[in-house]
Amino acid sequence: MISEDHPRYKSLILRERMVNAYKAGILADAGLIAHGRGEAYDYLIGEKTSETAKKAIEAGSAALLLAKNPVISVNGNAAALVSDDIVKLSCVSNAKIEINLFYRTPERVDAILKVLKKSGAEEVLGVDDKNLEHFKGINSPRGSVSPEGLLTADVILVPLEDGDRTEALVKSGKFVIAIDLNPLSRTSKTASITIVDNIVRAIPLLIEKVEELKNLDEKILQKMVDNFNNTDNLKGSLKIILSSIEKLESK
Ligand code: PTJ
Repeated sequence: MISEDHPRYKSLILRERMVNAYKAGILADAGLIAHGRGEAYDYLIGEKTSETAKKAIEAGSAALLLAKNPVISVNGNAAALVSDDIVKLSCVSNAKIEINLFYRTPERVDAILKVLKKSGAEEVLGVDDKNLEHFKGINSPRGSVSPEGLLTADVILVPLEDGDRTEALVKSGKFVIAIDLNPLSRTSKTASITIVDNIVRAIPLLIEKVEELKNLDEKILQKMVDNFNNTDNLKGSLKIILSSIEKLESK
């Protein structure tokens, strides 16, 4: 039982959720390690959504609204932390939901499917191995994708990722929006738009932004996407990390 007045309450609650998700077979064991790495970066960015991340969220929302076939890719960590919000975001942005796992087993696919269904998802792609095709250039189980989802998607949201897939997706001409707390990861550097923020804060903000922008003219949305520079935005996140170190030094 974690006391609400504990200074690290929010972080400890998320940890508890991850441990429970691991025990329930939703999360890969490596997912716990990935979460720990995320925690460290979150600490460095101040555990809040920066103005820099907000710019990426706006551009990402515009890209989702412009998409013809947007897909939200879901792994164990995303299902454990934000399944309700993923379903809400898929509703407001008309994006399909596809399970895509690095450590893919039928048991984990089933466990994640149950979580998404409980959150209200009507259709979930990437479930039945018989219906999946191979995505050229991805040699891990992440290469098994559904023909109506990741294979033909034009815009893909990847909350939490490993670098190989982002590289292959971008190389094939897809527009990738990544959410990754590490601004130096291969995913962050390769994605079309990287939101350097925790998925538990970024996805609710994406939902809000998509709703706010949904009636705008396509030309205005396109300008928001075109004006976004991912490298500059990543440098902005790194500056936040550096300034948190400088503040400590000047005390
Ligand atoms: O569920 P599976 O089988 O697909 O496996 C998923 C994992 C996470 C194990 C797999 O994708 C993996 O190994 O990922 P990496 O290479 O460890 O990358 C995870 C990245 O996500 C790291 O850069 C972390 O900093 C970042 N991260 C971790 N937690 C969060 C996060 N970013 C945003 N929000 C988080 N909560």
